[in-house]
Amino acid sequence: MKFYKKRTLPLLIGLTLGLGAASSAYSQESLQDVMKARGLTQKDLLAAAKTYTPTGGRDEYIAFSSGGQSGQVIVYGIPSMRILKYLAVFTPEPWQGYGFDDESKAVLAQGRIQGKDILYGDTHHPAFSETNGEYDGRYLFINDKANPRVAVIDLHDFETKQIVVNPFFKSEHGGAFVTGNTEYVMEATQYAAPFSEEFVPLEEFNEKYRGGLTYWKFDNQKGRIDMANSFTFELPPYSQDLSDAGKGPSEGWGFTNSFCTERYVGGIERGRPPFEAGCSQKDTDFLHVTNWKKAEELVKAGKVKQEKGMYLIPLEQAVAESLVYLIPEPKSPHGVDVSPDGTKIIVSGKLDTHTSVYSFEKIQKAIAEKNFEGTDPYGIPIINMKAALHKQVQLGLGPLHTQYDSKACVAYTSLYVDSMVAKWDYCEGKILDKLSIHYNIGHLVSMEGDSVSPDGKYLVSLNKLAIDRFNPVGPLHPQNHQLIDISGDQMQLLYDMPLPLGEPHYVVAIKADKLKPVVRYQSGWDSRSDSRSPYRTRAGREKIEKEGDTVHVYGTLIRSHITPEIIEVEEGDTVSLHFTNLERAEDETHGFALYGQNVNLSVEPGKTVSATFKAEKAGVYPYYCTEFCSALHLEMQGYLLVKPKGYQVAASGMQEGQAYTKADYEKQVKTNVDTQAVIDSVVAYITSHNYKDFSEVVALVEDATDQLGFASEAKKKAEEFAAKEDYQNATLWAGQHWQYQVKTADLGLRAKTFLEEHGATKIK
Ligand code: CUK
Ligand code: CUA
Repeated sequence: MKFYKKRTLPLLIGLTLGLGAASSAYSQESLQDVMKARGLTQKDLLAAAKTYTPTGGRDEYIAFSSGGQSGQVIVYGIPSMRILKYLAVFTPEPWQGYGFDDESKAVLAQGRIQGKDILYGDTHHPAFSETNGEYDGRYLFINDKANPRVAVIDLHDFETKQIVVNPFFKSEHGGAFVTGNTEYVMEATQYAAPFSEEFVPLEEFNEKYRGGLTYWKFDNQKGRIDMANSFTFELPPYSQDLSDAGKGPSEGWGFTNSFCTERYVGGIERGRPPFEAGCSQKDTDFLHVTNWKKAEELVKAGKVKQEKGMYLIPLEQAVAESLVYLIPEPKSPHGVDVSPDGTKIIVSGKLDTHTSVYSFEKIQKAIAEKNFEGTDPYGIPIINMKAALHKQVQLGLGPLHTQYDSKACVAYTSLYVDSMVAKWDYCEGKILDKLSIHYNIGHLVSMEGDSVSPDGKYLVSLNKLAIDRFNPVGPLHPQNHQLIDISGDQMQLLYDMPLPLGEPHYVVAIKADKLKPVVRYQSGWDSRSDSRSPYRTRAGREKIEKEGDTVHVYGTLIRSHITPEIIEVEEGDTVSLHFTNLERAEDETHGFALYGQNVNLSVEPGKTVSATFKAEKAGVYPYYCTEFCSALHLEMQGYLLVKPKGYQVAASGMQEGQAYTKADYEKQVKTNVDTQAVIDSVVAYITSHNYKDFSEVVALVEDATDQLGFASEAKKKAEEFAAKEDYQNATLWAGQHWQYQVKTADLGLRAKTFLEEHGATKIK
């Protein structure tokens, strides 16, 4: 540390201390002491060792959990179970500026239903994009059950890029599930309703209410859903439930189960028994088997009519072209999960203790031999159940969802009523192990469990109730995700994680090294459309321009000031703010919050965001940066002055709070000279090493070079004022010179530390 010569940089010295100082007390405590004090057993320690991730450590898998009613996605690491991020999807989220900047408002606006802003979602099933049935780490899809919508999240920056609204459905559930090369994203209805927006009485339920299954076409080049090339199967008014896409031999087919094939319409107030009674009378419901490959061919051949912006395959056409079949499945089923090799389809009946394993080969044979039990009231052939079944296994009470292991034929099924996980062999039809969880498990997820090659290793149980597992926080409890080690023959419960944000229904988990998100955007980037923003502003090109009624502010953000610092408009003007974050250094986000206008932005390095609003009332509106981005973050501030119409500026000029002398100026100059010596030594260190081999350091050096450029401009101004003996302005500009130097040194030191920690070598 010999280059810290003087006491000129208390700030920087503060930055570098703290690393080595504090850690002598804990080595004197033994592991036994801690176990005793905290009442831990050997088993606890073993579990802890399997989940504990030391400071700075990374997780092996990254889980993407639905955020339920929050309309968001929750990202956490496995096995540490540390929450990493909430992804804003269907709901405004202030931290990310989602729903507050113009760019993300446009994404949310895609999700309007019949012209209405819908500001929540009931997210259920996230799904990764796939290449040859493997998670490829490119995109994540998630559905909204309440308002039939699907969103596309780009995993290169973890941002929501697109929301599509199903033009036919009024409710959905069986999405999002993707086909093996992400050709399509499946979305099936839940509660039947008319495909039109019109009123249709419940008395016409059987004729005019409909279920459906949409195959949303995904454009893998653009990374967006292509509605015009998507198609929807019209289906009977059963309550279609979950879906899954075929794999391997069953590639090209989709599977969607259903309940309430009784087509019962409740109405307690009309003296009728409730839905729950009428919807669970029959012993079987229907698994829908759809041939999407064949449907796609019909679409391409121009044989399917377009309606409401996509293709619609009417029931009669689907039957006539043999695109859809039904297979009976035990009473009120819930999950449908295709095995990794694509040969089996597993369905569990909530109200039946059996889990049914269907064989795709047998289904095909039955179709070829027309081995049908008959047709449903809409003419769809019903495949003989016995002919399609491979096995039925009694796993326990309330079986729901199934996940797969890396070992062939091994699956895990959630038992809702028993509050257990059953590990079983679905080829042989025998139970291998059972584990109690707390309490009432819904979905469960194994690592890469929906892909063609699951990793096994861990299982997370998504429990519906937490009851007594955590410190009480009032009547609304958090949800509980329990981590289970499945690497051995017997399952071992490791850890409880409370999730305080809606009811997560399903989670998907991907190997962490498949995700390669960026740490900064290209300069001036509109992240929502993934293109250069027309409002990109470079350093020194900031300007305020009035175009018609709108005042456009082309601003920049860099440690530690907002340019412009004063924005003047007239009442009644529309103000359109555009801010570009000029930083390239990792994690240097600036925020922008403005009093009373509902403007709140998150501007990550490189990003350009806009906020447009009407300045209705004359007044003073302070703004500031909301991220603690540097030592002078609190000074990252400014004023929007909304002047009354026709206001004239007073001649008196700005008031100064403090007067400076020649001595003040010289003192500041001395400080700056000393600081420059520190910078020079850091620069010497960096440039004498192979820093160009480290992209992180190159970015820091670029930022530092920018700051140093600003520093010399400020220095020049200071000297000009000093020459005119205006020590007021000379001192202030010299002070600004020092601010830029400090930021340069800060960046330089971070670069130096990085090089030291990553074993950079000296170049001669
Ligand atoms: S669902 Cu909620 S536990 Cu929407 Cu997949 Cu089964
Ligand atoms: Cu930028 Cu605080």
